[in-house]
Amino acid sequence: MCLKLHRLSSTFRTTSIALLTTAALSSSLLQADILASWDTWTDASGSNADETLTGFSATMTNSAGSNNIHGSFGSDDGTYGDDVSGASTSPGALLLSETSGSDLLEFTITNNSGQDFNIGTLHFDFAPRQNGNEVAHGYNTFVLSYVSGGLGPDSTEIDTQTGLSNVVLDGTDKAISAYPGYDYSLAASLTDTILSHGESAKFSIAFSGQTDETIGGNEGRNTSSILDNLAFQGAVIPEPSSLALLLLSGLGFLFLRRRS
Ligand SMILES: [Ca+2]
Ligand SMILES: [Ca+2]
Ligand SMILES: [Ca+2]
Repeated sequence: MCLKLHRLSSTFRTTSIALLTTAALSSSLLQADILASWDTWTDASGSNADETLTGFSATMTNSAGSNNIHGSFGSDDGTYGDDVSGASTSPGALLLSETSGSDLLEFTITNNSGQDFNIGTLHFDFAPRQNGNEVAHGYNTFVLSYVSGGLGPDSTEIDTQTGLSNVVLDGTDKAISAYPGYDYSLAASLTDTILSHGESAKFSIAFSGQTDETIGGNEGRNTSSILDNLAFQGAVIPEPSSLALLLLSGLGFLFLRRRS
């Protein structure tokens, strides 16, 4: 009876240790970092990300050419999309063109870290803008796509949103506000989410559905939309050698515990 109990508790201990080892392994695999982010828009042209993980670089281009960084507007909810904390709550955002009927933003992220990364998620805050009770509104449609590069397949549509609600900005009212968040798991759309060392990946957001002001001498004004708190998140893929070491140390620990 006593022996049986001892065996049972030993089995329990072994199972617990095995589970703990697996948990430690999983969390080391799933540890996600922000790889690149735009939240303060410190670069006046907005082309370079505000922050990148060591070894990463990221740039943005836009087709309309009349976007501007606005120092008084911005999302103040402190999150990239809805899910990732750590975004700046200070003013500063990208105002999307007031005069173009459409705009294409392209974001390119490059990995020169010496290690391979899983690009797990993409996050941003976005709102079409309406000025007071004027009828014009900013882009209420966007299509998010993976364009080309080290992930795949190329030209994959990730999401389309239409009929987005306007955020009314009358003067400075709601210039700083908790704009709606968008969060995407890339594995839901892409079969290759591994950005190997030396690879780049380009994503695009195509905006449309803007209407221009047609009354009161404000034609083409006050319809600029707001983009803020954009971030790519991902996790390093452990080297096969460090993975093996981790497994071996776990097994060695088990062996010692069984002998004791
Ligand atoms: Ca901001
Ligand atoms: Ca947010
Ligand atoms: Ca790849």
